[in-house]
Amino acid sequence: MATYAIGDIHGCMRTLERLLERIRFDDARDRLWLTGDLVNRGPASLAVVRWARERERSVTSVLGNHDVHLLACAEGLRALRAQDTLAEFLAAPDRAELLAWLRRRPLLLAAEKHSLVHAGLLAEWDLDAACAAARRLEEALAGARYASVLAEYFRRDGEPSPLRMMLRVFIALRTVDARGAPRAGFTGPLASLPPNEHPWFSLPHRRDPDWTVIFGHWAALDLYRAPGYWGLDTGCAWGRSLTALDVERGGVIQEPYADGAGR
Ligand SMILES: [Mn+2]
Repeated sequence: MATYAIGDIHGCMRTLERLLERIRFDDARDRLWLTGDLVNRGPASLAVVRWARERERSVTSVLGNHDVHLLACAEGLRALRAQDTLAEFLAAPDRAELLAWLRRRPLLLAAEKHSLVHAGLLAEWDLDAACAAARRLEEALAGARYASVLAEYFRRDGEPSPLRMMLRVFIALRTVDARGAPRAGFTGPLASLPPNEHPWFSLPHRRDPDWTVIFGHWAALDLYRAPGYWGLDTGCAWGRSLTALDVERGGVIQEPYADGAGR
């Protein structure tokens, strides 16, 4: 039995299939942890979500910002953007079941000395605090009032509510200020960080030093490895590659983008 973590798939089903062949993934025996953003940018979001949902016993995905964007589009709370590739998903006959499954994905998985999250964690959180924040948000997104939760997250006016700020940390965080407060907007590589902005993982964290955080979301970081951290978004959505981490052995396996020109 092996456990693999795979970075942001973004609808790149063919690349995913090739990567799974390469690691000889066997869903009767192995486990997969996905860093979220199953959908958008690539051509086959529908196939990726169907595939993950059919393998719930072996595949765990955390929720990413593109997954949440899809949920909001489906609720009529956001409009599709020109670069979105979600139309096929939204027209699918099984969209209701798939969306209901998607909004019940966890924001944080904590297992076997690893935390799996799409974007980031606050430095002030120990594991218990991070889990408590994640569970509160997961309950809100799984509950009957989830559409109003999404509406609140995407609201542009007013003071940001605690829910909005917490959800942003899990699904969209990249940088923080020197005191650890989240910043927004920067998506570039580490070499072009603005002054006074720091990667969320570079501050001293209250994280248990024996635990490793696995995350995605920051494609410009590419494969990122530092003590206690693995960043696995290697830009499949941008035609680069999809990365699997063999969690127990620490080996990295990469598959070049194979989903065609129409991304
Ligand atoms: Mn993302």
